[in-house]
Amino acid sequence: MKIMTKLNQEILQKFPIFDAWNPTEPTMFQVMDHNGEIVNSEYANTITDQEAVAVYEWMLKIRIADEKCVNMQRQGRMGTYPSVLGQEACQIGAVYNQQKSDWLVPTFRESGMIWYKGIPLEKVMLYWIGNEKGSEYAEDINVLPVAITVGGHLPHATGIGWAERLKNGNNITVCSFSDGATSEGDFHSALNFAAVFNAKTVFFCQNNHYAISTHRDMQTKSKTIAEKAFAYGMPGVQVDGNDIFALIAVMKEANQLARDHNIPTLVEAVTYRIGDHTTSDNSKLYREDGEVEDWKPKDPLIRLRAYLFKKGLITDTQEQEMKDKAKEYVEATVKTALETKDPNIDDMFKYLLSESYPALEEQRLQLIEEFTNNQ
Ligand SMILES: Cc1ncc(C[n+]2csc(CCOP(=O)(O)OP(=O)(O)O)c2C)c(N)n1
Ligand SMILES: [Mg+2]
Repeated sequence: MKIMTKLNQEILQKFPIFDAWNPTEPTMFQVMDHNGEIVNSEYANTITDQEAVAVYEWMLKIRIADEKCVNMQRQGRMGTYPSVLGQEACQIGAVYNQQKSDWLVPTFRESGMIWYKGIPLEKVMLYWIGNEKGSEYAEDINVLPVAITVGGHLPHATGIGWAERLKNGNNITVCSFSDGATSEGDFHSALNFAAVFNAKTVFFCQNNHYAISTHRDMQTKSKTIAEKAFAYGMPGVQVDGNDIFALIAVMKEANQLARDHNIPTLVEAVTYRIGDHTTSDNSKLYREDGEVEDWKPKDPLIRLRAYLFKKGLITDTQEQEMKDKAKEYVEATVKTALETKDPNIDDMFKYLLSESYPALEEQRLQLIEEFTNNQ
């Protein structure tokens, strides 16, 4: 792109997807269309047949676990839960090319992503059940805890990517967020700082078209979210977020730009939040059923399934086996999560500050008393 710096242009030539993407005439990068047909043959072999089957199995697992979590909330066995329905390709694509020691800085709609990255499903469930054990991750997994504050985690991702560059380290950071976060000041600070200080950070925006009830068109006048990258002097690309082949191809370039050249990027993955914002929301109040119906055929599972069946890579029986196995695993995990002991009610006071103060102590005693009386 002509608007990049000279240095970046030389490097960018080695990254054809980012190099070709033009913010003034934006086209969404796609490899597989909604019918599972390859529309960009150059990237048809982004992953092997065997890998494509494995990715499909993971997408099924994520969908089954997600549906279970929504049902658990309805049964009063889980707190508020944000569904990832329709965003399964993004959940995998964002971290598919990561190495184990790379960092992931996720937002709250990332149950599948953190699971795929290596956080046990049991932890994911415990978090949404309200058990703080759900945020206790193994030391060797570089995933930050779920960020509820919209956009608040972006500067952290810049910081980690910057630190890694200063250390001459090899790890990259992927920061995942959605369209709503791009309206926060933290988005600007994080991207500007990352570009100026050459942080090894990839900003992965799942444009799922909504921030609760606020449509993406109310979020920004920009034609695309990806084009914002160019204002910060970093490469950007808009990609079909329901096309796992396209996502993997884009993230491969983004990761390499960060890892080998200390160049951060902004990836806009266009997808759609099929479900409600969370289980506390009713999206029928602010969007037309027709809009949701229009997006359903673009589902990431439908198209990968069509591709696999057309190529004879999977049979109905094998698919059923995958589903049965996933359901069995999810049910066993629910059982373990529900059997996990609740934390002590005053732990949140004990571990928040090194020393308490009278007003806080008063609140601690009041909470204990209320719990004891309600037992
Ligand atoms: C700073 C801040 N403001 C408001 C909220 C309340 N809130 C929670 S989720 C959300 C919308 C987020 O939309 P988006 O970033 O597009 O993420 P998505 O829900 O689509 O995954 C809002 C406003 C919050 N958590 N943090
Ligand atoms: Mg959103």
